[in-house]
Amino acid sequence: MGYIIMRLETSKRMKTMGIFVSASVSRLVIIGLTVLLIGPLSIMHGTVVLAKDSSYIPAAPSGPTAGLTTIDYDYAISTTNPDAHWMFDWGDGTYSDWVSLIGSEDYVVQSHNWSSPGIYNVRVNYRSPYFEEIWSPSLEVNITEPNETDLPNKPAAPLGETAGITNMSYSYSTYATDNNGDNVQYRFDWGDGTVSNWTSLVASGSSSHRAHAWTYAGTYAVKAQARDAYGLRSNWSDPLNVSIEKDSDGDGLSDRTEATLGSNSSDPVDVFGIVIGDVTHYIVTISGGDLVLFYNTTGEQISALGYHNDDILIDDNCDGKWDYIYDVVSGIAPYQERSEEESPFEFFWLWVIIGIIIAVIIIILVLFKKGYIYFYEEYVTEE
Ligand SMILES: [Ca+2]
Ligand SMILES: [Ca+2]
Ligand SMILES: [Ca+2]
Ligand SMILES: [Ca+2]
Repeated sequence: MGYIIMRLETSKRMKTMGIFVSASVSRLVIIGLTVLLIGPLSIMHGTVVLAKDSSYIPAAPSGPTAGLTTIDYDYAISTTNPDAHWMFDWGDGTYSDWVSLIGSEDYVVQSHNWSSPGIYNVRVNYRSPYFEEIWSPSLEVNITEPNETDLPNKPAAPLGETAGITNMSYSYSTYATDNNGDNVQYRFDWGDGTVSNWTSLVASGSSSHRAHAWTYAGTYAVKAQARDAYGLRSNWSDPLNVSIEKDSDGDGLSDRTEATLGSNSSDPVDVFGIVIGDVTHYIVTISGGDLVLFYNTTGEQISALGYHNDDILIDDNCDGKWDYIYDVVSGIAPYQERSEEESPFEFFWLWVIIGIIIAVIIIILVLFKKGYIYFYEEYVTEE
C-alpha cells in the first residue's frame, strides 16, 4: 500500500489533493480520489507538486517559545486542507482535541497555558483521509514563573443569588485589584464542571458579572478568577455556595415549592409570574381545581385573590387588605383602598377646594352687604 499526496499551488492558495493507491497488485488501483479546489480554473493557474507518502511531515507548530505560567499562548498550524485534522501535544501530558479548519481560515489555532515552569516540547499530530497519524517536529517552549507581585489579587467571593431553580439564569459579580494597576477581567467556575468566558477588561478594582443556569439540582460552589491585561491570572476566590432545586416543568417554581402549594410540578401553565418591585411572585392554580391563589415568593406566603370587574386584586403581604390590582392589559398597579380608616388625608385636596369655594362666596356676600357690589335695575318708562 502506498500514499501519494499532491499539492496544488495557486497564486494565493495551496490545496492538498490526495490519491490513495494500492500497490499490492501489479496494476495500480485508484481507490479514492479527492480533489479540493476553489474553482476549476485554479487547475489552469496552479502547479502540481507531488510528494511521496513518508516525505510529508507537518511543520512544527508556530507560536511563542518562551512564556510565563498560567498565561494562554496561541500555537498555529498553517493549512488549507479542510479534510485534515490536527491535535496538539502540549508536552505536559495534555493534548488538544482533534481540530480542523474553520470557515475560510488558512491556519488552525489552539491556545494553551502551562501551570508549572519547565521546558515543553509542543508538536502536532496530523490526520487526513489519506494519512494515518503523523507527528510534526517539536517546538521547544520555555515556561517560567511570573513575578508574584505582577499577578492580580484574589477576587472577592462571587455575589449573587444563593438559592434558585434549574434552568433559570442567575447573575454573579466579582471584583479584584491588580498590584500593577493593570486592567482586569474575570471568569467564573460554576461548580458544575463548566467555567464562563472571560468578561471584558475593566479598571483594576471594578466589578463585572456573568450569568449561569444550572441543569441539575444540587449545591454548587461558585468561584471567580481574575486575569490582568497581560494574561496573568489570580488565585481562585473563596466560593459562594448556590443551592439549586429542580423545576421539572420550568414554570419558575421548584418541585418542592409546588408540592407545598398543591400545584402540579409537571404542569408548566398552572402558575403565572407577576413582578412586583423587582421580585417575581406567582398566581397559582391549585391542582385539579379552580382555586387560584397568590404566592409571595419573598415571604413564602399564600393569600386568596379578589376580583373586581375583570381585574384581579392581590393581597401581597397577606394582611387581609388588597395591595395591588392586576389587569392583563395594563399590568399591575397599587390598589387604592376606599375605606375611611385607610387614609384620612385621601380627600384633603377635595376639602381644600370646597373651602376655597366657601371663602369666595363669603367674600362676595360681604362685598354685597357693604355695597361694593350691588344689583341694579333700570326702569325704562314709556312715553
Ligand atoms: Ca499585573
Ligand atoms: Ca415547577
Ligand atoms: Ca407547575
Ligand atoms: Ca395587604
